[in-house]
Amino acid sequence: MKQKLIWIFILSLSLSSSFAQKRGQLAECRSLSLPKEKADWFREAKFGMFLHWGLYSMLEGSYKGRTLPDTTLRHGKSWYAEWIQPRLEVPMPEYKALAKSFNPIKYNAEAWVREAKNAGMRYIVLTSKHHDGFALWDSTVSDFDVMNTPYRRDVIDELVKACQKYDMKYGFYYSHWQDWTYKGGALPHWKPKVADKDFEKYWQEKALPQVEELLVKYNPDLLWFDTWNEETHITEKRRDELIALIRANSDKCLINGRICFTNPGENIDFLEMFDNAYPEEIISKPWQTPATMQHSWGYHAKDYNWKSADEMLRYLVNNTSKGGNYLLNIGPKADGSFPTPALRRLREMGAWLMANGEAVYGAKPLDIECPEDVYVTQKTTNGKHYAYVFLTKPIDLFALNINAKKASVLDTGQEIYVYTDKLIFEKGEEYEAIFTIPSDLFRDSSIQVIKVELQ
Ligand code: FHN
Repeated sequence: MKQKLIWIFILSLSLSSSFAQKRGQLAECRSLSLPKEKADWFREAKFGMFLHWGLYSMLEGSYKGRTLPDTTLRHGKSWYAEWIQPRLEVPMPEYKALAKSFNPIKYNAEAWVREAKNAGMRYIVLTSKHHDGFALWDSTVSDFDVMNTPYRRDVIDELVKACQKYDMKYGFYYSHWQDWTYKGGALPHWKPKVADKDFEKYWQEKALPQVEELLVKYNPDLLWFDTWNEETHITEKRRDELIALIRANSDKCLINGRICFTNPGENIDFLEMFDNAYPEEIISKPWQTPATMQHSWGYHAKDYNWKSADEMLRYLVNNTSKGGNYLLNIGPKADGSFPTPALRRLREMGAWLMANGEAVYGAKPLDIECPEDVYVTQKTTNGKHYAYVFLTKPIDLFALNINAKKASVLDTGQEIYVYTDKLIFEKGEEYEAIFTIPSDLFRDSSIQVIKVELQ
């Protein structure tokens, strides 16, 4: 018996080292970067759904009479409900035991995907494992997963199938740096820093094998890694090791810049802004803003800080006009349903995009100066060149440096009066188009799009 156990041990050692070897060899064969055109779909998609869902959703932002943010606790000052365990000092065994009652009977992957589709979203990113280390899929690497809950269904597998059915791109958030339940995984910044050798063990035993598992089992279109300026363990070597692993297993999976926030390097496929951060300049590399509807990412029943659909559409429009995407988060409830305020906003945004999506999807930035709260994109369709002007506040008259032939309201087709002037300067000539906007245009929607045919 003892001898048999020794053999099993030797076999598993040699298997894991042969996996590691295979990883190394495969990685050597492929370049660390993907051809740029692999990100074309992402550039054109503009709008995606982010989903933070896990055991923390069950606590809804409150624990034993305390609710986040709780300033009486040393580290309780945050709305982030997915951080409830360390911030409200939930004892870890108690937190982990939530898995014993995780049973999202209302989870319906197809309903989620349909909701995203109706909202005008073109890709979905779900937290496969957040900082608490709990995996939403059937993981052979760790028992702390959805198969060890009363639900016993592979949530990720169901979502992937639904996305494939509805032709929706999909990806996974994977917390590669912080892991609060596996020895060696990084901890919140106020806790003792883990020793690098312990981190390396976690990295080899859990992080890399789980990422490989996600790639092999579900073939994602993108992976979303999470670091911010406090991280220290993701060295260049580890960053590149993770990139190599992804490239070895997929020739399409895009990688976000937060794989290493302070040093993403040249081989990532798109930049990831900081949470709710909206650049004011055009950025040429593909990029996106991860954004919340409330303050929290995970479901928080008492976070009433909902942004209006109009405000969120303005962020979408801002990002589109700067060449970036908007990844908007929903925190589903523990039973798998979407909170009603989130549904209302998704549907309202979807209706706006139904009328105005032409100015968003596949549109490129137009590098001209705009008045405040006015944004522009451009596109060529059937050989004609158009500019799309987004007005996000009532305005009567404004000028843009474009040579406009004619203009109309995108949604209704109503003609808009535009007069183009040619200005001659020493350095050359410039065009200035002056638009007169009817005041009743903003009665229905505070964001209107003017489609302008250019000369
Ligand atoms: O700590 C996480 C947070 O919970 C959430 O996942 C966001 C999403 O961008 N990322 C980290 C904070 O930036």
